[in-house]
Amino acid sequence: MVKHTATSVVTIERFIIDQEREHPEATGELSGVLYDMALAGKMIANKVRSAGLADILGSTSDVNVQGEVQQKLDVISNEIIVKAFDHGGRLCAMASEEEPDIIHIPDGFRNGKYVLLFDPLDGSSNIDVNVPVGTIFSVYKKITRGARGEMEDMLQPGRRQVAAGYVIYGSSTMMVYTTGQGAHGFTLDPSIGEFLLSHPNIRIPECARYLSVNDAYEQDWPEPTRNLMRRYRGLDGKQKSLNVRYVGSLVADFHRNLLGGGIFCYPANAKSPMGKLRLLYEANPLAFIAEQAGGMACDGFKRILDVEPRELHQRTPLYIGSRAEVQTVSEFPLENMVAPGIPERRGVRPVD
Ligand code: FDP
Repeated sequence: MVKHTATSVVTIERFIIDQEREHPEATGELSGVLYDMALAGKMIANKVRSAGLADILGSTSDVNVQGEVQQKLDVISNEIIVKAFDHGGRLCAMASEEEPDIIHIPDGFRNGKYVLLFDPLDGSSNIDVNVPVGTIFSVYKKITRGARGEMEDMLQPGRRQVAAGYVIYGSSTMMVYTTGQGAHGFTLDPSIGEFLLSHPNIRIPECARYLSVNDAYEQDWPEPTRNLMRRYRGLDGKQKSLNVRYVGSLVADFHRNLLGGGIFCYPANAKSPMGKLRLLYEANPLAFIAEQAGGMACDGFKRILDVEPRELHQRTPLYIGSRAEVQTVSEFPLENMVAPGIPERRGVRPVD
């Protein structure tokens, strides 16, 4: 455990370089992707911080001093990330939760060997009320032969991610990422504009404290889901009740549970038979971090990282957090919980 003292300040750049040194074959391209993401995170943090000033400086439908229409923060964040990456030569394509199709690298710029998938501003409906929001990202190595990134490069199962992480814009701005060598957290020091290592080697507490779920859907949950939630609340007498905490901003709920111990659930329900969250932009990157921190993630049947994606914006039910709580999901017969007729989901239990 690195002690955070004046003599052991580690910037995110230094940390990335140190990790890269452990891989003599590394070309530095993945490190470059991580630096660029840290930079984009700082730029988005800057915009998020002044979000409350929109009414004073101009609302989204207003025209600003340059004669441009003010854009919503999720659109701005999307543009910041695309511009931070599209001519850097490290990526061959991107996909964003905000855009319907693959984002190709513009003509005239080099195509690199990685693809980036991201949710530029998750929880953005919370911006107006000053609740933490976040950026989530996921990186894969290209698997197709041509120079351009293709759909096949995007639709890889989460276990093939080479890096993933998020930036949370809360009371402080933090970036948490993994390249498969543990999950590490960095806090932005605004006075010097640097992310500093604050949470090396994060381990999710084995003893869970929190349950994060939106109870408003209870009437639309199938019986097994209701029973599972009764278990977490200690109502069937089989375990101690967890405390309920639901921000409604996935990154904030996940981050609290990662540090404090707990489970986040977004089950399927009658109105949303595949849940709400996106496999590629939300579930996979957070599942990679959860596993690297000693936790687990499943969709009610399968380990999230083993789900074979079929389309870019695919949704998935999600149970993620402390290991024992996610394992509890397998005690409930959840076969009725997702859309009928998806054979791959029948009878497969989450792995440990
Ligand atoms: P939002 O719609 O505000 O962007 O994925 C989107 C998300 O937020 C998550 O951040 C959050 O966990 C979830 O939706 C909240 O959904 P419910 O309002 O249905 O609980």
